[in-house]
Amino acid sequence: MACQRGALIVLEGVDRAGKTTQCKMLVQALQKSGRPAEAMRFPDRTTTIGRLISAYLEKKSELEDHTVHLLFSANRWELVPTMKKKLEQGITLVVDRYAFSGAAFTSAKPGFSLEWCMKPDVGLPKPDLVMFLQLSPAEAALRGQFGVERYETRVFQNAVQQKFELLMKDSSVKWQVIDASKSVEEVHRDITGHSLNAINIAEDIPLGQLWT
Ligand code: Z5A
Repeated sequence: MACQRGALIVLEGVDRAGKTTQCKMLVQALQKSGRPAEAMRFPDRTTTIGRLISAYLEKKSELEDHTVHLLFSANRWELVPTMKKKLEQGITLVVDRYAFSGAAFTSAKPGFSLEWCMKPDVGLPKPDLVMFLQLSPAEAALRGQFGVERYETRVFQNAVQQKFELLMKDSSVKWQVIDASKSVEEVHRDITGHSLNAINIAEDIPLGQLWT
């Protein structure tokens, strides 16, 4: 019998919402319960394209806005063969940021439509579940100062949040809003519940294509 595929689970959210913390905890919990799972994150700064993006985010280099948008997308596309292979092997992928961050961050810049920003990522593997970790700016502020990387300002993050809200209106994607203001353990419980459900459903359906 062919092995059942793994689920593609994405965590999105504003700065300091706890995405990285929760991705790690979810992968560990799934592995502990005997379900093969691996973490991924975008941008993946380890590839040649990822290193260009990393230098840009760290403000060590300048890139034209359309160019960096396409590099973020290319960074996802270059990982697609690996992602598909792992999913086919029955491994669930827990992904820290994906195409939704791509569209939300660039479209928050002046002169960019959300529609244009989504185009390069059309056809990527479609997540079985996207959890949006919701956190108010006031609550995020309690988790420390903004970092030093590009985009880490209150005004820009507010604009990004509005773009995420538009993206979440698209019912072709399975969104789940998670209250990220709860304790780490409570958020983990919520995320695990939704993920187990998505894993069970994904086993019996083919992997979809995003925004097609
Ligand atoms: N970007 C883009 O423009 N285009 C794209 O296509 C993609 C990304 C994919 C990448 O940043 C930047 O690239 C990002 C979007 C843009 N720019 N911004 N902003 P990154 O992925 O390298 O880093 P990040 O995603 O910005 O990390 P983050 O948002 O700052 O953090 P987080 O992962 O959401 O949170 P965390 O590291 O798990 O936790 C933050 C702190 O809060 C930490 O001290 C935790 O201990 C604490 N924490 C976590 N959970 C809790 C709870 N529940 N209660 C209290 N404290 C908590």
